[in-house]
Amino acid sequence: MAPITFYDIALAPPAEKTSCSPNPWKTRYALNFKKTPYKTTWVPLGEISSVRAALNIPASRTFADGSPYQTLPVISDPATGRIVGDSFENAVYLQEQYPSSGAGDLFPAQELGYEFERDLDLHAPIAEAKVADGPLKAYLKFNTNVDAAFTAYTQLVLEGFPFDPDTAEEDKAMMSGRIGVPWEALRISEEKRAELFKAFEETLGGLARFYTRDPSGPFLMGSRASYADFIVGGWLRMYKGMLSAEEFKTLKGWHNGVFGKLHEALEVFAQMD
Ligand SMILES: N[C@@H](CCC(=O)N[C@@H](CS)C(=O)NCC(=O)O)C(=O)O
Repeated sequence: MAPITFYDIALAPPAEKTSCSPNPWKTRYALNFKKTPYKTTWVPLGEISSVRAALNIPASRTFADGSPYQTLPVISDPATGRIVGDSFENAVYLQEQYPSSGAGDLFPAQELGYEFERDLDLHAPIAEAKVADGPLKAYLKFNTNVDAAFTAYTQLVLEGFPFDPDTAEEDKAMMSGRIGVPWEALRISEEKRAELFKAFEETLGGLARFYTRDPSGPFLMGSRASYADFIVGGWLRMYKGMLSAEEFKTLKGWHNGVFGKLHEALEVFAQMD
């Protein structure tokens, strides 16, 4: 059977080593969990729009002004001809199309009432997938809340963003142009960084408490991984790739090491094709 094509974002070469985009990681974890054969197509940041436009699927995100925001991941499955371009919808597709493959159900019913304690900044939400009521709805809400908690601290990752050196200047201009602030002006002082890092630890306390409901861990459902763990794990991958090694080590140790244990346990679903 021809493999699924999985479109992931290529950062500094070698892309397999520096891959740390959270939403593509959610899909990679899901693909590996399902053991569905796939092949990665690495797409440079500056080519996402053209690659996605050629696939003829709607954007899965919108900028604050309402214009389409072209993103990855996308999966294209030759077995069905389906092309799906949103991390959440990719996981739903894999579950519906390959219900018993690999490790089984990506969306087992579970309580997922974690809520990010601040108002969700929903003017340009990352997750816009639509699903019917039922277990999937709880997973989608969890995705929205986890996305909000982790995106609140993305100022911490700008310094260590692993741009491809060949395109770094254009990539920075593209990213900072979207918010109308020059890249250099996005730099934060050491003091501000330390403050933010501390606040990040506190913010993750709510999610960490949620993780300790099954103290045996490392997953929300104890030894059974589910898509909820891949949502959190995708964001941990981003911080691993963009914080300093020292900072990520510290993060792994926060709140009795729940995130470190989770990150390490997810290694079995992290293989590259
Ligand atoms: N709703 C989408 C959001 C995907 C998304 O935001 N992807 C980011 C990477 S994590 C992206 O492609 N960014 C490209 C850019 O900012 O130019 C999903 O869940 O797949």
